[in-house]
Amino acid sequence: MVVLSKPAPVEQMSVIKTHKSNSFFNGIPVIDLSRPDAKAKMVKACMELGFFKVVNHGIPTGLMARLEAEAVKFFSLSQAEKERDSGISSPFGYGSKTIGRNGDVGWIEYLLMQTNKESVSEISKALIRDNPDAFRTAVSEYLSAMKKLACEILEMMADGLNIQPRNLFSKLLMFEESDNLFRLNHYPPCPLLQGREGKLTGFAEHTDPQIISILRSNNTSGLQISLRDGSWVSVPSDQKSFFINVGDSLQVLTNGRFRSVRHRVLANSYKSRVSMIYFGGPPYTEKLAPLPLLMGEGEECLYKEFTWFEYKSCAYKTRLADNRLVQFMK
Ligand code: GA4
Repeated sequence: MVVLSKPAPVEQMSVIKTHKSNSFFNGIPVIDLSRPDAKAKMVKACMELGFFKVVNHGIPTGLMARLEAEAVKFFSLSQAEKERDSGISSPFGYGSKTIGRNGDVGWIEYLLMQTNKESVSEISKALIRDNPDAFRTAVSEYLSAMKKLACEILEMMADGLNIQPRNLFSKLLMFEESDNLFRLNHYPPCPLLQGREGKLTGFAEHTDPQIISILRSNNTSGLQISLRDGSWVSVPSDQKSFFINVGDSLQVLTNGRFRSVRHRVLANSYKSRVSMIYFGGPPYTEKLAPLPLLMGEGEECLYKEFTWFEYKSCAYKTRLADNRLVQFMK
């Protein structure tokens, strides 16, 4: 079990909100990628929830387990070792409790990185003293698999929406300059809450700015999504499957047909949660706007055109819970 090496100061905990935990939701759409109805079910899930789980994805469980073991090894290091000056500039590298630049805090520690080979190599060398190569290869192989999976899913979405070419969305992740990110999160158990009803916020509610996010976690629950009526439901964990989030950019490209899902993570009082999330984003210079070929006759265009750079710059001025898309609405 991984625990934070230093006990957290009580004053820091008091600003991390506690929640009552909700019961598990059994309505998460499960998309079996090998089935002929997968595309239609996926589109329905993106429209209704902006969230679904994929099974029969073809990614070996060993790949996930190897990366999880590397992550656990890293998070088990002393706080001083994790926090030593790595020369990696914000927002990338190791972070603890603080998320973003505008005062968000959570019961979490994490590693955030860009997915290109150079960045993965740089972060491995800077932060992992004991066998950086094992960490680097585990991350790189996992990331190659995630990029492939993300593109396959985005192509199935295009097919399901009946639009061509089928790489219309997926090509945005494929450029050398695509802004794909990766995040390893560790939510330590919180001993002070054991035996009590509340749960600490691990990662406060937010939507992901990117096109698509692929999440895999160990068997500790904590992820919650918000339904259309604003209620929060807990997602049962499943370490062999992947959970897909529609991001803000895909909501824009589809002119609101797909819904960018609001989600959050509550920390567990007893068990560590380790998650790994791949975020598929376009190059900074890419212009994003509702796709004309998707729009029906007379359909109102809901969003202004903007570059991914403009969106990201705005995002980093906001708090996690803010609605970032309102600034780009027509
Ligand atoms: C949410 C999705 C990704 O984790 C992330 C986050 C980013 C960060 O942690 O640096 C942000 C957050 C995320 C959205 C609003 C801004 C930026 C923290 C924050 C307050 C890496 C991303 O791309 O956007």
